[in-house]
Amino acid sequence: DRRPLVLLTGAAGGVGTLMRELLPAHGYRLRSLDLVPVPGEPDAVVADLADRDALREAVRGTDAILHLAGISLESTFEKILRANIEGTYHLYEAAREEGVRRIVFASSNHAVGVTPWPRPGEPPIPVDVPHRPDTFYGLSKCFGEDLAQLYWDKYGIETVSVRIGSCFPKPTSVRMLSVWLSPEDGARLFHTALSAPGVGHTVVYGSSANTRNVWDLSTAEALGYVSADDSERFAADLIAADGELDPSRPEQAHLGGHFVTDPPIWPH
Ligand code: 15L
Repeated sequence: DRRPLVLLTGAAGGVGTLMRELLPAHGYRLRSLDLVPVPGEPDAVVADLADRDALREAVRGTDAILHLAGISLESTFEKILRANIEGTYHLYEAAREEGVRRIVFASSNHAVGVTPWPRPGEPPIPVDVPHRPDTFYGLSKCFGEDLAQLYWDKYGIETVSVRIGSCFPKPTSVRMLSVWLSPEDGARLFHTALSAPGVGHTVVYGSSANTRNVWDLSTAEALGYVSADDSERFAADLIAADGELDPSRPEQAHLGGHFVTDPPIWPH
């Protein structure tokens, strides 16, 4: 079997579940890893990202890693530190030790969530805006992007950091009309990120070619990504229910939406 073998971390999660279904059609064999058993996959690796030995074994012999594991929403700093910050470090160390040369990192729009939502006529948000995390969660994605840069500069391990918008079967808010990444486009984009030559460390935004798109997709397109979806077919219903996006409302004034204005989660 000459298909590339990809370690999929977070395989039981939301995006992981979608990608287990969609990525094989792009020519990959997947090795699933998660903290919990992966439904329907008795051979999946059940391991914590804190378990360095299990990670080394899981990455051994793979051609690339699609790193989706971690906490996907705001949480306490302690939990984010362990799962997302230390966990991502442990994974990169396992890749370095086992000679895996390509990682696709699930970053997030929340790494730059405090970037103002573009007003009509303003240019799309480029990938090189300063990191402006809106949460500890977003901060962990900034860390992951910088870790990826370090491992490229020091060890020649390549990463595409994908600042995913909202990867769900359908957009469920007016904001998501702009940042929706359809699952099929997600698989196209991850396939591109796994296979494009010479990526070094490249940061891309991850969305479909939405009519209401707010960010610059050119770095993804330069790797070969071609979106086939547009959220606009969902627009009428969502706007009828919630109205047009209104950047004068605090929770709609920034890219990260309500993540920017939600109260922080402190340990208790
Ligand atoms: C994310 O990073 C979250 O993982 C996801 O659940 C969504 O909230 C998404 O961002 C979003 O911004 O819509």
